[in-house]
Amino acid sequence: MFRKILIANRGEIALRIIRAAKELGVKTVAVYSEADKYSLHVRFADEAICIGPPPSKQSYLNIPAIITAATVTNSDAIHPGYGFLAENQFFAEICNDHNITFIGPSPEAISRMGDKAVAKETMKKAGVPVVPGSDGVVTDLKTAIEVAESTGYPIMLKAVAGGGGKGMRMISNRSELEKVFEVTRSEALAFFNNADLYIEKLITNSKHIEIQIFGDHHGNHIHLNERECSVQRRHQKLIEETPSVAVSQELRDIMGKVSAQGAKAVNYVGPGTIEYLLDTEGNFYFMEMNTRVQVEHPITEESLKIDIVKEQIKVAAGERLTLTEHPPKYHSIECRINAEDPYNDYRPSPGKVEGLHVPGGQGIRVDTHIYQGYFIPPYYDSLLAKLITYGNSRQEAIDKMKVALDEFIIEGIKTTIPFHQKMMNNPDFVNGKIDTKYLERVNWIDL
Ligand code: MV4
Repeated sequence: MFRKILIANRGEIALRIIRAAKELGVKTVAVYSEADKYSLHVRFADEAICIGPPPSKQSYLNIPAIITAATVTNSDAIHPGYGFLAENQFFAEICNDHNITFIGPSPEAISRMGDKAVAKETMKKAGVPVVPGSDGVVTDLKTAIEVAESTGYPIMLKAVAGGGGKGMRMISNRSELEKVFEVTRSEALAFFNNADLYIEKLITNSKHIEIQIFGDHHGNHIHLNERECSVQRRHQKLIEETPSVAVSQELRDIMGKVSAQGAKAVNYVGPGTIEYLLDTEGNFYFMEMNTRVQVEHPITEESLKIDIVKEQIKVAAGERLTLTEHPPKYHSIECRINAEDPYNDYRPSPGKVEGLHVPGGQGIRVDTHIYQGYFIPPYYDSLLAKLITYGNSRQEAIDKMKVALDEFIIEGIKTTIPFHQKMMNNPDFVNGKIDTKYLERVNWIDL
């Protein structure tokens, strides 16, 4: 096992990782920006090092500063959390070059899944269903038109270096394709330093279903069921749950099996997520793979009563996977409480937490880094807390969520709590009738 882990992150996930490390008897090092001096990850880690000014580029994305912090503290591993450097193949490589274990998959696996065309080809070869479209990248308009004619409009034009909804365009016909092909290439070059595009048929009325996978250094690859994340806005997830109302045990077995095969195909080590679109006929299509522990990992933990982050650290240290495949034991739901004003287009609402009461009770879990008097800085993402419930049925998890949301008092800033209260009482949500475009069609205030 490691002696000391540096956590290259902040907020609730830094606390989550510190807890797991402490339980394993591993020392912890926090890094923090000048804006995070009074953060709990600084207080709860055994050591803390300031790595730069508030902007992420100069602190949580500052590779030389983080590597130096790991070196001077004699850390033998770095946990990147999610976001920031978590899916940066160069960071993973630099860690390894300094004899520091990067707690995550190999740089090769990160890089293959980072190129969305390579990822798709890799998954297709491994037996994972993919969306019909181009074989790899399309570099000229003439080929793009040929592919689109044979696939059939509407299509999606996607940047190979995009992902998470960035760098993609829906195209309805040939003249539109002629108009935007080169523009999309230029934008991809400007945003991602890579102009390459690929084409897919547009899949409509679909749900976002992702499979949690886990691999180790000994060739074991398993799946830990699905999460449904269809309640999203501008590609930001707001509510996640497991199991999904749309996934039967038969479908779960199939999606899980091909996902574990996909993980094996890249010798994947640690927890990862394979994201799919599931259409109304029960067809599922690979979208992308996330090579990190995800924000919504706690619902899988509560559904199966496991600890994904502890297992991640143990597996990174070379231990064999101890988790096993099992159908969901409990239904679990997560509501993301953000410092945003849902009444004003979800405008960020940084500032001081003047008053705070955190809900509790049986079946309630709150992962948060805030406390009364804490100042939410404007520089980072707006996630304040993850409110997670679990029960013996979906309805029980919803009922617990309603009670917990009513008990959750956060004063001084605006939060997404009113949105979640509305959704927990919304017949469309309660009946599972939500697809990824739901929040684009409705105004939540009117629900
Ligand atoms: C699609 C699609 C429809 N057809 N690809 C958005 C995020 C990225 N992971 C893939 N995305 C999509 N790709 C085809 N061929 C619709 C989306 C999409 C979406 C996917 C998952 C969750 C929310 C979404 C919201 C809008 C679009």
